Amino acid sequence: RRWLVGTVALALLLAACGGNDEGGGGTGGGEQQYKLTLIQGVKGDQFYVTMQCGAQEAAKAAGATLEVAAPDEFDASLQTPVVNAVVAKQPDAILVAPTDTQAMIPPLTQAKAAGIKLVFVDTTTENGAELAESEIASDNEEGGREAARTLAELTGGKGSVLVINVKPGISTTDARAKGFEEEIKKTPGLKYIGQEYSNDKPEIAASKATAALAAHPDLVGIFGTNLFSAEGAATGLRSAGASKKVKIVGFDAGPKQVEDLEQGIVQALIAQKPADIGKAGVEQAIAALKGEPVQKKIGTGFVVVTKDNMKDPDVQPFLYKSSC
Ligand code: T6T
Repeated sequence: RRWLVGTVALALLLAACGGNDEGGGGTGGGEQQYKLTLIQGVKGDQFYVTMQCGAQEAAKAAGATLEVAAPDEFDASLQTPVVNAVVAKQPDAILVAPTDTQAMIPPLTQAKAAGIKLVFVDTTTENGAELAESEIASDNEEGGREAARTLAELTGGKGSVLVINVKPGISTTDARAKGFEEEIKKTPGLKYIGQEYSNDKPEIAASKATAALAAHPDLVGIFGTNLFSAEGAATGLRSAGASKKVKIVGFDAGPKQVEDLEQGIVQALIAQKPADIGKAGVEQAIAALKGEPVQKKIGTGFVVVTKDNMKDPDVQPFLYKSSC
């Protein structure tokens, strides 16, 4: 009898712990174990790593499995075969960050036609509302406006300002640049000199920053619209010895960006909440699979990180991770 009690307790414990390294857990009451795949925008970007951590935790809590796939570059021509390969494995749902608002429509339309539920995390397509059960993202336009207000303050509102963006056709970074441009024009002393594109490569962002310095002696500020654009802008200013003269506000909060902030090369980071995006993505996918109500659009917030607040316990959790 004591043996029986011990066995039941052990069985309950095992059921509660779940236990599968992919993020899947025990399904306890015989509930269906859903197979989910997260397709990131690009490999090796701590924004997506942090999103994956949030998604993995949520998948484990729901007793679902989560696989992760990503292209080597942030490019629709490389993400398309990744989507096709995932579709061939027939997961129940795909969480995906489409790398282009147009070019990713055909492969994602095929995924949906194959009966796979889609949830868009971070980026979206032009017809996102049709394709996806739910679209989850930061308020990117407002983030761009916040970057403009911060840069206006940091520069004292006088001189030329540049945007280093990724490439045209990305829903998130296009919205950030739009919000920034609208807001920066409200400061009459600031001259908006337009956008340069980094193609998501820090080395290109660095050379665009140094070229802008040479071409515009009155350059006082740069807005880097994502992690690699902001990282590269900081590298460029550092190598040109211009980091006192030119202020940088960057989107995202990767480890190198945080280091640049600490060293005073970058003055502010607009940190998104990628872990929350990943978690909500899993929750919405599972709701859709169960036939429960979904939220068509979910907005996640952002936090402005500066050298002054970066060590605060309520800010620290928003700095991005390199591993879970
Ligand atoms: O800024 C994020 C993401 O929100 C954007 O869509 C693409 O770039 C990042 O992944 C950062 O590199």
